[in-house]
Amino acid sequence: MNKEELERLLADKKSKDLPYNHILSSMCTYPHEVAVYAHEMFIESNLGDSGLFKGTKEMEDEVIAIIGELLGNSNAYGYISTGGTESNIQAIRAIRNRRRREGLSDMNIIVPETAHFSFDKIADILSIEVRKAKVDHQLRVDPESVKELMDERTICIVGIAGTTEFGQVDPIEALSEIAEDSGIFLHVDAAFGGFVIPFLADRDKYKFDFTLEGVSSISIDPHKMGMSTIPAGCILFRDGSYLKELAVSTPYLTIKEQYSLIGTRSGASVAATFAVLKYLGKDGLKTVVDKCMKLTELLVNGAKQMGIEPVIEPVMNVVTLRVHDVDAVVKALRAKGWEVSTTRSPKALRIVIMPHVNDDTIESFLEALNEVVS
Ligand code: 0PR
Repeated sequence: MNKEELERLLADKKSKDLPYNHILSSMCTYPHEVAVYAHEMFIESNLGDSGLFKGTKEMEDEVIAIIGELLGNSNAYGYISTGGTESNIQAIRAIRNRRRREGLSDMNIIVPETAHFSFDKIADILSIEVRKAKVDHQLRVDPESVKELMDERTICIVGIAGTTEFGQVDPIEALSEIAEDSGIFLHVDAAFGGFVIPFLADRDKYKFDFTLEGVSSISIDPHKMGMSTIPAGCILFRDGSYLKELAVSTPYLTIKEQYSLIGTRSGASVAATFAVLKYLGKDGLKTVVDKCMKLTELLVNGAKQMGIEPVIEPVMNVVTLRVHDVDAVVKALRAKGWEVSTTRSPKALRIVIMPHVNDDTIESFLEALNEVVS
C-alpha cells in the first residue's frame, strides 16, 4: 500500500469514530493542545527502561510531586500508570503482597457497591474476595455497612471520590477514621474526582485526600479530567515502602527494579501530563472545572424545567436524570446523534459534562431531550 492509499484508509477509519462533541457518556475528552504537543515530542519514550529516558523520568518525578501536592502530600510515592484500572490493581496488590509476606491468606477487601468494575478484575487477578458495602439514599457508602463486613482477613477498605455512575463522593473522612482505628489500609479511588474536587467551590465538604491521616493510597487519572493523552493514570502511596511491595528485579535494564504492572510504558503520556500541569497550573485546572460545573448546573436546571429531576444534586460534572423508560430515551437520543449512558441502580439517564462540552451542546441536548420525553 502506498502512503496516499494508507492515508485514505486511515481517514476512512477515522470518519467512523465519533467526534467528542455529541458524546455525553465518556469520562475522556480531547486532550489539551499542549498535551498533544508534548505527546508527539516524546512519542518514542519508554519509561519501562527509564535510564534511557532520563528527561522523561524527571518529568514523571515532577508530576508525582505536583499531583501529590494537589492531594495534600508532596512527598507521596507513585508512578504514572495506564489508568484507573492499573492504579486500583496496584494499590490492592501492594497491600496484598505486604499482608501475604506477613503470613495472611484468604484475604478480602471492602468496596462500596458503587465501585468501578475494575474491582471485579482485581478479585479475579489477585484471587481476593471483594465484599460490597451498602450505600445510603444519596449513594454514598455506609460506613456502618463497611464495619459490618470487616473481619480479621480484611486487608483494605476502598472509598470512591467521584463514583463512575453518579459522581458521588463517599464519606472518606469516616472511612479514614475506621482505617486508623483498625490499622487497615484505605485506598481512595479518585480516578475521576481527583482533578475535580480540589477545584470545587464547596470542596471542604468533600475531604478525600492525604490530609486525612487514614488515607494510604489514591488513584487519580490525568487522562480523564486532567486533559492529558491516553494512557495516563496515577497511583500514589503515602508510604513509599508499598512501592517496594510491587517491585520485581530487572537485571538487564538500565534500572534495577520495576514496580509498574506493565513493562514497556508510554513516556509520551507522562510528558503530556507534565505539559498540562505546567501550562494550566492550579488556576487553569480550576477554570476547566468551573466551566464544567456551570454547564452541569445549566443542564440540571433545564431538565428540572421539563419536570425531570436528578437522582442526586450533582456534586461534580456527572448528571443522572430520572426519566421514564430510560432505555427508550437513550435509544431515541442516539437516533438524534447523542451518546448518553445509563446507571444501574437506580436506573437513570447518565450524562458526563467533560471539557469538550459547551453552552451550545447543552442547549441543543436539552432541546433533543425535551422532544424525546414529550
Ligand atoms: N475508577 C473510577 C471511579 C472510574 O470511573 C474509572 C473509569 C476507573 C476507575 C477505571 O479507569 P480506566 O478506565 O482509566 O482504567 N471510568 C469510566 C468507565 O469505565 C471510563 C470511561 C471512559 C468510560 C470513557 C467510557 C468512556 O467512553 O465508565
